[in-house]
Amino acid sequence: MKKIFWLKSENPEDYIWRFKNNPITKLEETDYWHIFNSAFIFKDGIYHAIFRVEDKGGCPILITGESKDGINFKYGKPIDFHYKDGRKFEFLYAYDPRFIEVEGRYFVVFCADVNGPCIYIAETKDFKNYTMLPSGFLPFNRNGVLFPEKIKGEYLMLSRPCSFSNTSSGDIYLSYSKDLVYWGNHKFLMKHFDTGRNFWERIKIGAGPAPIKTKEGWLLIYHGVQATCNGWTYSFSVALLDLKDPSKVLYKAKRYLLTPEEDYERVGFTNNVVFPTASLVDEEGHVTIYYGCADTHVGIAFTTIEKLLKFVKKYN
Ligand code: BMA
Repeated sequence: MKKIFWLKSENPEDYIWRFKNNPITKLEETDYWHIFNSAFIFKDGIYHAIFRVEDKGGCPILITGESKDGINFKYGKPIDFHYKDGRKFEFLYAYDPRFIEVEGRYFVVFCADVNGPCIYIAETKDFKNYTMLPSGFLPFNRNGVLFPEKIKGEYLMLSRPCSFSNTSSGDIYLSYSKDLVYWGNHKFLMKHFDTGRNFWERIKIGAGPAPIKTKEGWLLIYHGVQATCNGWTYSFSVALLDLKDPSKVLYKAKRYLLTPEEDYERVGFTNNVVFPTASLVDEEGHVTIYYGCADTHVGIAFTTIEKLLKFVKKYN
């Protein structure tokens, strides 16, 4: 049975609870400035990661990582992305990767700035070498996440079209492709601040980890941004999309599920940020969420499919 690192809550009423030893990143063992919004996947007893790190010049790059327990990671080398024909993928900086297994193939979707930020896909067989797929999207676009299954023969990608710099508004779209190269049939999926009362997502929203398949639909964990006098606050929550037609939003929580409350989430390079980028799920419905903390570290929070479903319905 596929067992992931997951711990029970002390309070049975909790919808989500943090790992007591957060944050899990060990910046002091590296020569990096920050390690945060990163990709994680569990395969054959090994946790593979792609860490978003920033060197001490402040440039975001992606490095590999590996762990046996899902908490203590060895940091690897910067990833050298190449196309099939050997050409190097040239970019200014790369960030916010998400791992997705789609029917036995392993992809990372990430944001890179080539001529403005945009989403890119690379495939790996060994979690060390990454082959770029042709660019499927035009700048400017961020927070790209693939569905872990094809639906009616097509791949599905969530994304958040945006402007060049720090986008002051944004919504989640859904795009379709038969070959992971040509994307189209773009659909507007989820609007930020749609009720006029959910101020926690007043500015914008963006997809988090790959959607989680449940009997009742696809659980989509997503981040939302609120403006305050002290800058933006990033929280996250959950929506439920129709199983057969994910362009239909069945439920969307009106409140955040997790918001910055702990010191390591409130204080860092960018204060008040929790940014979910990975969720591992086991056969018992346990969910382990990896999230960026204040653009400085990675933290872990636990929940279950049952609790996420309960939450999204109760606060819809
Ligand atoms: C977003 C992205 C994230 C970052 C967040 C908060 O625009 O750049 O990587 O965590 O801002 O600074």
